[in-house]
Amino acid sequence: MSRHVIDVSLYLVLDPDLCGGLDGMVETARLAAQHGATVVQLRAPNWKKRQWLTCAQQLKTVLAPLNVPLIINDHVDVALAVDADGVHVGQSDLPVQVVRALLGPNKIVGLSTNNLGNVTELLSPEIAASIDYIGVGPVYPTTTKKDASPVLSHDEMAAMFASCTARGVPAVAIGGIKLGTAAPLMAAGANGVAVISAICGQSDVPQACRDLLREIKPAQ
Ligand code: 3NM
Repeated sequence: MSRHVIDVSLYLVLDPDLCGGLDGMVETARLAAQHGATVVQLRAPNWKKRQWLTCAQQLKTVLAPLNVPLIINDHVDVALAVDADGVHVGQSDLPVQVVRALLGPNKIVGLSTNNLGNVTELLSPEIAASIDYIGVGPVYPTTTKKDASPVLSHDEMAAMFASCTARGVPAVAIGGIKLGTAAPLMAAGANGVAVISAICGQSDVPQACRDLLREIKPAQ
């Protein structure tokens, strides 16, 4: 399988609490997608499956015309039900080979990792062949994910980005990324940044996206 080309440069992860519930999530996604977010992930760890489905359907309706991929965190069944663009899994979710087999070759599969040993193992040929990008974090302290792993050192993070690049797997940095901290991550070798609180719950979502993009893609 050849890897899908996915632009991870500004990857928005939605949070129900920070967005003010389902309607707020859909509106945040719409504004962000209209103002430069390149991927949107639905993530709602405490939600019931029915809420996931309703929200995913609405997000798909909003994002598809804007050509911004919708990624579903963890729930392959929800992704299949709404024909989402892909699924993102962590280390304790379904293995990526299983996710790939369930989704088929035409969808995006993303994987989280939080240490260098992991990256080396994850980038074994079988696993690398099943994924389209890797999330690397947390790169800074975050209060949004309560069970986040210890923050990576700059050297460890840079080594992880380099391993991903060597395998041709795009790497997206996540965790505590704010205005002012995106540029150094791009300089360290990330292909993009994933954020929750730097966009969700911001009073001016379009401006937050524009400001982040100026750091991520300074030449544009
Ligand atoms: N995953 P914020 S950190 C969902 O390290 C998530 O894998 C992380 O939120 C990881 O941008 C994180 O508000 C939370 O810090 C990111």
